Amino acid sequence: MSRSALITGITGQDGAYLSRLLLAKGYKVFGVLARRSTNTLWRLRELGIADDVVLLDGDLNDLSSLIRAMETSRPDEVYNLGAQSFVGSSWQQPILTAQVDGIGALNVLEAVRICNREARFYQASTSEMFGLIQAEKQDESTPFYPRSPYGVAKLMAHWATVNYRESFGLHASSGILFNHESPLRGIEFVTRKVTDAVARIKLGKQSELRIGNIDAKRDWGFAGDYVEAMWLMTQQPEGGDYVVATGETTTVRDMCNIAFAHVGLNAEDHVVVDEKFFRPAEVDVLLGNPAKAKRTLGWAPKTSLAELIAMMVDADLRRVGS
Ligand code: NAP
Ligand code: G4F
Repeated sequence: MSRSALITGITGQDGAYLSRLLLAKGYKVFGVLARRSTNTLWRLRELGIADDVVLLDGDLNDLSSLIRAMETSRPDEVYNLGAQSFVGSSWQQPILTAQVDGIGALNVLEAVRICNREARFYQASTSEMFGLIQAEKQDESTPFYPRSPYGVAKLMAHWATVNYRESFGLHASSGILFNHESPLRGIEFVTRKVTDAVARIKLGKQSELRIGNIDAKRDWGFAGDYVEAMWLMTQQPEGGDYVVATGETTTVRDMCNIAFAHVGLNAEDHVVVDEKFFRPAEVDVLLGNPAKAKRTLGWAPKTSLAELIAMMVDADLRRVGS
């Protein structure tokens, strides 16, 4: 009998890639759709799977809608990917971010506890929880020090996941994923902002790119690789916490250089640093150690940063060109 999965955040970057992965494995895929805007299905459409998933109205802040989604989908696996995921906005909307990213995760855990404790649960945790890093390379034992309302809310969700595993015996995993990008990345995040601008500049539709802290360093991977790690976590005999990262870190400046060079341009001719994009508190550097994921899940990233940025620039050239 085919397995079924319920995904919150199915219309987001990771929700789309995870849906494609699970459909390919023969799952029936259900998604919680928070109906706030009309253009939310573009990612599922780009992957050609919008008609292959079942969308159920619901919201992370509406426990009854999550219980109904659990009852309708009767999932073997529940992936909580829904979030206000843009760190920059979390200073403007700290309470909404706490409600969606913190309480929302607790609502999903409660829905699992109430409806079916056998369902396996995945929480989309984040390297942003490491914030002001307490170790040069961050792994599962590195202390957390969040630096944004987003990081604080995600830390609550992480500990709620651990707590429900220990309190109620849920098969609950927390994937501490470092930054992962793709052509389906939201335009507000720095990689996609850069690749979109590179395409526009190359095609003569824009002349400069205004960005913030170009000295920040991130451990960037490809979202398509990272959703495989999510699935592998729910296949283990027990739930656990896993860092998912490439083990390499790069400055925003060097990421820009890679993107501009891909179309034969020089980043220094176009990039303008604008303090408007600086954050009240910055996460200066993130660098993950994915040794546990490699050892236990057999997971390793397949896509280099250069390949990832090239894939994103090429996709944006096609979009801007048409
Ligand atoms: P994303 O593209 O921003 O997607 C977020 C999803 O959450 C969207 O489908 C959004 O729906 C949905 N959502 C927002 N508020 C909701 C609510 N109140 N109720 C139900 N759904 C709601 O994020 P992503 O990059 O795919 O990331 C997936 C998850 O991983 C997020 O939890 C993020 O915080 C976490 N994470 C991401 C990264 C990364 O580098 N991408 C790294 C670590 C952790 P709409 O489409 O309607 O807005
Ligand atoms: O692309 P970003 O906005 O991603 P950030 O803040 O690292 O958060 C992403 O990764 C987290 C995992 O660590 C996720 F949990 C989270 O949901 C999200 O997916 O910014 C990356 C870096 C930051 O240091 C930022 O200050 O780029 C710097 N940056 C410099 N100029 C900029 C800009 N970021 C954005 N968004 N826009 C700029 O113009």
